[in-house]
Amino acid sequence: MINELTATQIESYHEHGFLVVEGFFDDVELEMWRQCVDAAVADRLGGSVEHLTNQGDPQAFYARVFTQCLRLADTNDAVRGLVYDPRLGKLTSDLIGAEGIRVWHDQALIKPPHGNPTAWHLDVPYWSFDSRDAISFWVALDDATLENGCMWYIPGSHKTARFDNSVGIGHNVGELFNLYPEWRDIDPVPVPCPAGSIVWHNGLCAHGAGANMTNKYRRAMTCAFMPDGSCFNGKRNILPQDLFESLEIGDLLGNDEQNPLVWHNSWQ
Ligand SMILES: O=C(O)CCC(=O)C(=O)O
Ligand SMILES: [Fe+2]
Repeated sequence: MINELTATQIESYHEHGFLVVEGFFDDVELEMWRQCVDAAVADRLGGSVEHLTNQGDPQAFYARVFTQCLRLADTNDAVRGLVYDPRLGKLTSDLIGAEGIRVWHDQALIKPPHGNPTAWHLDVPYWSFDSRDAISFWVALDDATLENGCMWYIPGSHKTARFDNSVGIGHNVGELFNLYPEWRDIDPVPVPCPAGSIVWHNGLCAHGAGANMTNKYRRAMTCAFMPDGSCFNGKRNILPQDLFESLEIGDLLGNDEQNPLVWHNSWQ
C-alpha cells in the first residue's frame, strides 16, 4: 500500500474533486482484497437479505446496475480489517485535511456482465449529514475500463453542488443535469485504472459509471467517510431506526458502532 500522498495529489483532489492512484495496492494486497470481498459478498448473498437494496426483482433496472452489498465490515472481520485500516484512514483524512474521519458506509459494488450504467449522481444528498468534505474511496478489484464501466467524474462540480438535490440511480443516465444545467458544458473525465488502483472522490463531485459491455464482472470495494464532528441533518438514509429516532437535527454523529472513527490525528 502506498503510504503517502504528495502535495500535488492533494491539490489535484481539491481542484477536481477526485484523485486516482494507480497501483496503490501491490499484487499480494490486491489478492487479499479480492478474496475477502468475494467471500463476504458470497456470504451476504447466500444469507440474510436484510442489507440488500436491489435484489428484489432480478429483472429490475437497478439490480443490473450493480450488486450492492452495504456495510460488509459489520458482518465480516476480514473486510473490516482491510477497509478500516488506519493507514488508509490517515491518507483519506489527510486528503480532506480533517482531524479525523468516521465511516458512513462501506459497500461492494459489482457491476455484472452486460450490466447497466450507473447514472450521474451526487452522494452526500442521500446521507444523514451535510459536509462539503465527505469522501469515498473506490478500490478497483478488476481492471476498470471504458468497456466494463469505469468511473467518470465532472471535474470541479463539488465546488458548486448543493446538499438538497440529487437524483436516484435510475434509467436516465443524465437526469442530474436537469438539476445542474451549468455542468452540461464541463467535459466529463473517465477514470479507467488497473486492478489494485484506488480512486477517491468528494461526495459532492458528480460521478457515474458506464455500462458493462463485457461478459465479465467489474468488481469494486468502496467506503464512504465523514469528517469527525459531522452533525445529523434529519435524513434517515441507512441509520438504524432506534438511532435515527434518538437523534435531533444538529446532534453530533459520534456513535462508535454506527460511525467508527478510523483515523484521528491524535493517534499518531
Ligand atoms: O461503482 C459504481 O458504478 C458507482 C460508484 C459510486 O457511485 C460511488 O462509489 O459513490
Ligand atoms: Fe456514488
